Amino acid sequence: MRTAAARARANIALIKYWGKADKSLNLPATGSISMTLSSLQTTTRVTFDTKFDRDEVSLNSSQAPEGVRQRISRFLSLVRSMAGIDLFGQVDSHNNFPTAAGLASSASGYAALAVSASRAAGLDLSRSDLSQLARQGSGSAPRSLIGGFVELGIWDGRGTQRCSLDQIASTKHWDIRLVIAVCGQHEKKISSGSGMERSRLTSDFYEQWIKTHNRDLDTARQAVKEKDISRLGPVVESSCFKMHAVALSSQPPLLYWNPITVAAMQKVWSLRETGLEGYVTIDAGPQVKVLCEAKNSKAIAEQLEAIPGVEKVFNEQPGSGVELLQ
Ligand code: 2P0
Repeated sequence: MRTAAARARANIALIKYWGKADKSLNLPATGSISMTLSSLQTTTRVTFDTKFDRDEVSLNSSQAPEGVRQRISRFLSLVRSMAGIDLFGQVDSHNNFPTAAGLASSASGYAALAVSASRAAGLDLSRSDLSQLARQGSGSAPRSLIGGFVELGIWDGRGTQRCSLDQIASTKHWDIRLVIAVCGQHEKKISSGSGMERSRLTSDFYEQWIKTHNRDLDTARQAVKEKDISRLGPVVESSCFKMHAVALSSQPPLLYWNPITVAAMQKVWSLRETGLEGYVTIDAGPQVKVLCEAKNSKAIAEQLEAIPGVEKVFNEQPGSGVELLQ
């Protein structure tokens, strides 16, 4: 029997990834910049053993749906072929936050799975190899391997099909917060992967999204380095709403918001007019994340908690990268 466990935190993209350059290798069409969170996390143990006659997956102590089991089994097959083993595995994974509802559970999930499965299979992978492996599970997962502020690049078109992964700034660099309002906990009907493929194939705005992306990355990277919230915030909102414009203009349209999402974003904008500076970002789900300085985060969190329908509010600071557990 071989076993290993790892813990990874979720990350939220400040500059979004939406669209694939290659579906089979899950290569992103755009770079992205994220902040790794401090407390929303996935802990995963993988065990390979001769006693299993197929891959088994448990999520939050319940047997995973068959579709999820098959996706994870394909991922374990990648690890098996890298390690040259043929044992089936058991995956036992726990999230301390809602799964598949726009809170980046697949990012922390596949980061923790890449580390635990590769270690359990006897591999000791470099960060670059782990990144390529995690990306094949989920496009946003490599970013959860690293703490603080992280940039995932696109394949440069040369050599092996790899994407760069860099820490722009460490966990301690900037005491900034993402205040997360949970506006609905239903699992999404269409996965991010299928949604972004639909956008690539059908949205008239997709080309413009790709074309303007590098400019947003440059602005955000610089603003993080200079700790300039008034420069970072507008580009974060712009990237978010461009992504949602692409999603909405897909055929059929993709709308990830609900009325509580809209109420929360309007609240953030009205607070900003009164001097409480916060900026909205939303992923492929109804949750509203507000980028703000630490000193404003409590007041913003209180205002969001008071919105009818907001179920919970998390106040997240920059967190650390993946950890291998004993
Ligand atoms: C991101 N999202 O950059 C973007 C913004 C959601 C909106 O990456 O198909 O689950 O597995 O690569 O990583 C969520 O999509 O998609 C995502 P796949 P993933 O965080």
